[in-house]
Amino acid sequence: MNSILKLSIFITFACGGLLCSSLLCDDARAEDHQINFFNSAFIPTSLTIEAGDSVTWSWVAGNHQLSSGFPGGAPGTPDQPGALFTATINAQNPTFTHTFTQMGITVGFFDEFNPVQIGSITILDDTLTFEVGVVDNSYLPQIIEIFEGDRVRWVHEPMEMLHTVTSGMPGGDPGTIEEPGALFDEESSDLNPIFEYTFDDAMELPYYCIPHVDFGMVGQVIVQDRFIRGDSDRSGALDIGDAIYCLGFLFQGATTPNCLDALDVSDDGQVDIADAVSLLGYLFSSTAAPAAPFPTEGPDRTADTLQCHP
Ligand SMILES: [Cu+2]
Repeated sequence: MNSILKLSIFITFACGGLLCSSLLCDDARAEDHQINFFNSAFIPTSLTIEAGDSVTWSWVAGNHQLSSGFPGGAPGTPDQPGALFTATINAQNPTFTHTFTQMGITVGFFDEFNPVQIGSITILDDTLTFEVGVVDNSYLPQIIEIFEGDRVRWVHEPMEMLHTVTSGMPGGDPGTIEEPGALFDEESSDLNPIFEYTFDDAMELPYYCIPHVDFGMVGQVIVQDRFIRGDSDRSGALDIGDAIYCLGFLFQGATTPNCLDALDVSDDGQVDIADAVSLLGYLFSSTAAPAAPFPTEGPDRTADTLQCHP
């Protein structure tokens, strides 16, 4: 019997047992936020939400024409009145709900019948800033793991002597990220106590302090790749090939994937048969979707030992 046939028999067996229960597949939960529409006030007037969340405006009094954007907002941008939504809100049409999908923007809204009544909704992006202390002739923590798009902020401890935050390593190959100062070379001192850098690409970057590298003052930033959970073979989409790839790794000794996180469909920190079964359940029986990041690429903020590299 060839191995694919064995796999498919195994898959049929495993799925027939309906091993994929909601226990195995947790799902990212979107929230619905409420704004009350009074005669001449919104309460609250501003909200901060996550992409995928929705907002419901609920009538309390008056007759209103809700519009996204700001009065006089620039055409062609989300600020343009009505660019994202308009809705009549009154006693006959008491609620309106909109789901926000675009990350990292602020969307205004106002009442066209009373344009001084303005509010705004900020949709967070999914990047984070991590802090590293420059303290006691060392970087703390010495190794930091982040995802593409995240920032690292080095903070100089007061009274600490002068240091540098210099990417690469002494004698690092020219033209590579290991070349001294290829990405950054900043003084860290009382006069220049904060340095921030955004990492847009996956990499493992060494860095060091020029005056103190010989005393071991070195650090490392590990920037992981963003991924879609369940996309084991990293083709950009979920299909049967992902389940076969996962089973091949588990049972046929295929080489360890670069992005084990993508195989961990349930986000429980380990890759096992339940992940392949969850994925098949989602693809063929419409059971729960993989945990975030899904269905678009993103970071995995769950603390576990799995990593994702290109
Ligand atoms: Cu130093």
